[in-house]
This record gives sequence, C-alpha cells and structure tokens, in this order.
Amino acid sequence: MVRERLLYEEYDYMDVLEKSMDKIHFKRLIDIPDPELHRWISDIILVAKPESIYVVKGDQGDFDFVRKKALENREEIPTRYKYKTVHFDGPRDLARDRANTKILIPSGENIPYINTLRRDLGLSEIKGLFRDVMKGKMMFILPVCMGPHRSDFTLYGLQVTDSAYVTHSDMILYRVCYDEFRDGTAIKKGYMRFLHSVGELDERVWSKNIQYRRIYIDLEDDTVYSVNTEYAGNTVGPKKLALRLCVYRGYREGWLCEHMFIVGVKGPGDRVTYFTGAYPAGCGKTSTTMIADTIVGDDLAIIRDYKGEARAINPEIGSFGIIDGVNPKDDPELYRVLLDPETEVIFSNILLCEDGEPWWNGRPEPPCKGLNWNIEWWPGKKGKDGRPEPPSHPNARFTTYLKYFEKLDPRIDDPNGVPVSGMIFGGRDSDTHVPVEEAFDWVHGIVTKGAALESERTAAVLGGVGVREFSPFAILDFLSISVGKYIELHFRFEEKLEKKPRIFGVNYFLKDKKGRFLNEKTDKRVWLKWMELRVHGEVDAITTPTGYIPIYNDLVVLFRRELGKEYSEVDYEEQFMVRIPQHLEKIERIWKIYSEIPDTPKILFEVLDEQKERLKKYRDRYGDYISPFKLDHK
Ligand code: SPV
Ligand code: MN
Repeated sequence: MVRERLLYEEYDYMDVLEKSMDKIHFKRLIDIPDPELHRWISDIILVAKPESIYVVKGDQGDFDFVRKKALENREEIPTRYKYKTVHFDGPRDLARDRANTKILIPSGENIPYINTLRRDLGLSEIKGLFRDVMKGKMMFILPVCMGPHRSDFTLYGLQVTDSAYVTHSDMILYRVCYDEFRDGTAIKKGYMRFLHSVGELDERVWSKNIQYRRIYIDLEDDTVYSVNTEYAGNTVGPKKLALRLCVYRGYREGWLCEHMFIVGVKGPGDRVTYFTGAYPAGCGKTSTTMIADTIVGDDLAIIRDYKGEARAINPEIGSFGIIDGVNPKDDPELYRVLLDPETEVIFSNILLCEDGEPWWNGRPEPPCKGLNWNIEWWPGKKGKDGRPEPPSHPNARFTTYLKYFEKLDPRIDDPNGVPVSGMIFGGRDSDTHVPVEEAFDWVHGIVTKGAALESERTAAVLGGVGVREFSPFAILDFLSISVGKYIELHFRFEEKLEKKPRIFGVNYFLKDKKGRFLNEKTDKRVWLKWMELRVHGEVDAITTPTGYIPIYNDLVVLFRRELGKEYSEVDYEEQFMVRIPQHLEKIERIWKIYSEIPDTPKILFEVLDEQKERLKKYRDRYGDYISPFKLDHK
C-alpha cells in the first residue's frame, strides 16, 4: 500500500526530522524501520509545524512526562488525589460528533445510515485544516497495540497528536507497543495511523474552531484524521476511530469487530463461560461488565474463528466509561476504583469541587461549588433554558486501567482470546422486549436481536435524548460498510464455526404504565446467570413467538442465590409478558428500514416475516398480552 502523504514534494525528510527533533526522540523514531513512517512524520512537521516532538517508548519516564505535560498544558487539572486529574472538553465538545465524522470513499457514493464523503474532497479539506495547526505545541508519537502483545488478533496503530490529554488517555487505554514497531512486526503486519490536533485553543484550552471539527476515516489508507476537537470519542485513535477501520478490514477478511464488552460468568463448580455484549452507550453496558464475574473488556471486541470456535480479544486494557449514575450501592467495585487514592483516573466533564474532590451524579454527598463542564457550578445554578444545570454532565466519563478491578480476567492477555459462548444485545426499550430472551438460533438472533436493535437515545451523542433510534449491533455510529454487508458478514462468520455462540437479547429499561422501571439495576446479574445455564443446557425455557424466556421457578432460585431476593410471580408475569402489538409494530419499523438498505440479505426479511406470523398466531390464540404462565415449557 502506498500511503497517503500530506505533501507531495520530494525533499530530504531525514534532514527535516533531524532538525526538528532532539537526539533521543529522533533516534527513537528512526529506530523504527519504516521510511514511509519517517516521511509521513516529516510531512506533518512541515504542514502542522509542531514546536517539539516526543516519541513514546512506554517506559515509566514517558508515563510521568505525559501526565505532567497534560497538567502543564492545563488540559488536565489536578484533584486532591495524587494520581487523579480532571479534563474538560468544553461545552460544545462533550460527545461524539456524528455529523462531522465521515467515511472517505473514492466514489463518495451514499450508503444509507453511513456518513460518507468523496475521498479526494475530504483529504484536501483535511490537509488545509492541518496547516500550522500545531504551532507552539508539542506533538506526541505513540505506537500502540490493539490486543495482547504478539497475538494474531492484535492490530497495530500509531497515534500522532498535539494533545497530552489524548496521549495520556491512549496510554491508559492501550498497550504501548514501541518494541513491535522497532522490531518490524507492526510494519510487516500493517498499522493504522491516527493524526489528531486539538486545533487552535481558547483561553480555557478548549478547541476554538468547533465549526471546523472534522473526523475523517480514510479506509483506503488505514488512516483517520481528527481536528478541532478534544472529546475522546472523537480523538483517541485506537478506540472509535480504529473501530471503523477494523470493521472494514474484518469485512474483507471474514471476522468481526464489535462494539461489545467481553465478560466471564461463573456457573456451577466455578466454570467460567464467556459472553460478549453490544449495547448502545448509556444502556447498561458498563454496569453489566462490572456485575459479571470476570472482566475481559468493557467496550470493544475483536472476534475471530480459532479451531472452529469464536474467540474474542479486547483491544484495550483500560476503560473510558460513563460515570453518570455510578454510585456505591449499585456499582461498589467501580466506585471503589474511582476513589481509591492509589488509582490513576482521568475524570472528564464531572464537577471538580473547590477542595479538589471530584463529584459526579451518583455520589451520595450533595454537589459542591466548583468547576464543571460549563465553567463553574454552584448549588442552584440555572442553565440558559432556566432549568437547573446538571453539576456533572450526563456524558461525563472516567478513564482508568482495567487492572485495578478485582474481577479482571487474566485471560485479557491470552493471545488466542477467550471462547465466546453467548452474544448479548441490549437496548433502552420501555415497552417491548422482556428482560432476557434467547434467540432460536444464530440467524434468528443476528436478525431479531442484533440487526433489529433499537434504543431510546442517551447523552453519548449530540442531539435530543429519548427518541427511539435504530441501533443495529449498537455499532451504527461506527460502521464503515453498509449495515446490510455487516449482517451478511455475521452469516458468513457463522459458517466457519463448529461451536456457535448462542444469542440473547436483554432489556433493563422496561417500564410499567406509570413510567416506573420494572427491574432493579442489579437484576441483570440474574439474567447473566440464566444465560450461563442456558448455554450449557442446564435450564429449560418457555417458547414465545420471539424466543426462549426463563421459567419462573428457575429465576426464583437465581434471585434468591444471587441477590437474596424473593422474586414474586407478579413481578415475573409483568416483566415477561409477551407484548404482541409492540413486537408487531417493531417488525414493521425494522422491515421498512431494511427495505431501504439495498444490500440487506434476503434472509433478514424471511426471518422477520416468520416472526410476524408467529406473533399473529399467538395473538389469535392468547390475545395481545400473554402471561408467560400461559405458555408451555420447551
Ligand atoms: C460510546 O459512546 O460508545 C463510548 C464512548 O464508548 S466513545 O468513545 O465516545 O465512543
Ligand atoms: Mn462504546
């Protein structure tokens, strides 16, 4: 692959590098045996004009330096805890920017639901925006591994950024991978490039030119450009920027890049069974990860076939999780990690009290006067709309190492990944799906749980909250190929497997007529345990038109054992009621959406039609709302 450059002239790039870098960092760079990389960096130097350059090798000195630099730049602010800092993105930069995130493709053709742009136009715009953009700033070059060292699953990436905060985040979230670049492994296997600049900053060190915020993904060249933004979802390359490149590569090579956690659930005799799970942001993904028995990953999974099995690795070693609502009762372990004096955490967009204590919605103490995402906050402060301003932002986040969690599964470093026994899909749905349900088989699950996933919108993206959105595989924001192709890839992937993962749907957000949630936050632990038993064929289920649901008596045992709770028949009946009209409406919505996506596999419509017929048959026999007690066991 001939890689895209920022400049086309030929010139002595070694000379540029030598003159722009100090000896140590120059040597670190040229020790990586890749002239193309050297020339690219040199182009960036000539175009963006950073004042100095730092190549991260990953030793302790680098970690200390990058943290110090983030503080010195005021990108991070100290707290009263030695290893914890706060970063503010600025009030207009608090979430991923869907509208300005575009997939560059040569033809510029429209792909439904995917924001595309003609590649040549995108590249020329970006090259313009990077002109002089790093003046006066230090530029960091950071090689990372997305996955265990020297694993066949692992992808490589090179982050180049003028933000110490982004570099710091990268270094918490990913394995620094200088050695695999220096010994040529990453060069041979190919690596992604992420070029980022915060752009011009205002006096609060917030990106000033938000109107020119751009995140452009160049599939042809495995490169992502991001400019005039700080929010990690827009800037941290190996995370959501890489995910789009990964999806594209997986599609070509026949494996999966998923927006999924990876967890272990213990069964009888300490058996550990692994599940992956896809939920749109703000739908219980982090809390499910934390409530499981072991954690391999909380956001991303690369899933490949290995000896007939689906195996998953987590490309990350840290977590950039939603902090809103994290409280000592429901999330004791996460809460402990966030406030342990010894753990390193970057909080973003929380409230920093005057005494240096980080506060977020979920802490039992009342909020204090201090700095927040909208500059300052004091008790009683009202926003522009006259309503009380939330002290910490609903999309406030924490960035920390997974190694702090007692439940961290040592197999996070297994180069062959963990076997995936079940895949879970969960959205925010107040009125349709039962709390947990197993699909009839892989194809049924991929269609009705994965491809048909919908969710009521949360604060993780810019825009109105509460609207029901199409959210297939919880990955729509990160797709670089059409949804139809992504579904087809899952069908293709199954053919390689001798052992097929079971597929489940969960819904933690079912409400009663008065709008109260029907479940408690911790109930999800019971659903996980039930799924674990299902995978091993150790509990029966009730067949409904949309899948298999738990038998009341099995849940009674699990609720008692896992949560010390008596699970009543009334609760069960209300939660597991089959809601035929809502399901039929959902099928109509999903049918319509896919009928407008040209390369949707035909089988998707067949599966939806079959489900519709089943629903109608059940309705004729039992009526619109069916108590699970009326249905037969499988
Ligand atoms: C998500 O929104 O899905 C996240 C955070 O995990 S972000 O990095 O913004 O994508
Ligand atoms: Mn995510």
